[in-house]
Amino acid sequence: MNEIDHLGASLLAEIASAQDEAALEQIRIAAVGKAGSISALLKTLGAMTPDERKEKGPLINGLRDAVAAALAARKAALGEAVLEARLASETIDVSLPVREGPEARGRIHPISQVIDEITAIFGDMGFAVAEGPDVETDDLNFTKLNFPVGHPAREMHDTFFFHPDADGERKLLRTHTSPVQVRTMLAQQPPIRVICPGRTYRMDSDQTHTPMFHQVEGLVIDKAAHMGHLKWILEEFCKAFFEIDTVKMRFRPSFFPFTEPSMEVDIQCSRKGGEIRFGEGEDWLEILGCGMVHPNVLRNCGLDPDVYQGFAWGMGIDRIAMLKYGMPDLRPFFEADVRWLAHYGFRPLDLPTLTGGLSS
Ligand code: 2U9
Repeated sequence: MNEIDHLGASLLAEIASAQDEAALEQIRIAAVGKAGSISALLKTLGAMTPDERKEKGPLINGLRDAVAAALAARKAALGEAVLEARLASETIDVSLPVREGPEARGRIHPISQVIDEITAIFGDMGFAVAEGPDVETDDLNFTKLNFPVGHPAREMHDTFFFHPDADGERKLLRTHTSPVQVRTMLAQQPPIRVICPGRTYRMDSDQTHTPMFHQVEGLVIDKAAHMGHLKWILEEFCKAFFEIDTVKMRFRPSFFPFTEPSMEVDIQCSRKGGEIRFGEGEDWLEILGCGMVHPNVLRNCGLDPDVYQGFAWGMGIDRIAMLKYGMPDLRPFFEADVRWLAHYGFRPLDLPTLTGGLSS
């Protein structure tokens, strides 16, 4: 056997018995590295006569190519063997429950959950959700809503006013979400069916009031929207929200500048053993206010009250969240205490839907 064949046989044997990629790399360096055995042979070509080079050249180059091919094939085979071994040793039991990581401790705040529940219920009835800014103008928060200038109702709202700006305009923190409905009426033609959930602000703070709280208001404007529709919508909402089959509701006359007639609404409940239950019992609990939109408000928003009419309602989200989920105190809603949130919060994937269950 000549020198080239001998070197080839020994390199191929080494490659075949290499047990890992590191061993293969060693062989490669020893063969075709700077000081490798094949590299040394290639260097001898320069000093050969043309006839010698004609004979040895193809042999040495053939050796280099054969060794490169053997290295690649062995590398692929070793990789495959490693994968096979891993697949054989590792198994996954897909029936095991998911192991929860620290991210699973995150909770959805009850207010967010209740807003999602309300949105699911009214969304199912064909309502869109409208939003607006927390900082509002006096005009949109009061004047367009038929609060006469200087009228005590403006003070009744305990408004947070900003200092007047360069033009003398005094902005405020909205005292209700009603300016969002005003913006909606100014921006689009009836029929209108919107709900407006969001933050509202009044200078009031005690066990049942916080300076920032949440409201959801609804508005329907059409040519023939009437109180029968309003009653049906509110009854369907209460049944779905409190997850009860029947509910009795009581509409009492009231006053708001933006509706005429105006009503406060109570729902039937029982208060046995300090626990409040809806859809049963002989007691009543006030949960919202409503009415037919005042003709002045329609006019102020660019609608002809001889053509269009509609109704609106408003309720406190924090209050109905407390009632539904049995929370005794309003203040922890805004204290950001993770222990409270761990107890009363909702898991991120417990999305409220009418078909999947609102609070299950
Ligand atoms: C427009 C026209 C009419 C919204 C309404 C109420 C009655 C109401 C209170 C309930 C408890 C506020 O959360 S609360 O403090 N709201 O009683 N809100 S009717 O009426 C509107 C709104 C916008 C353009």
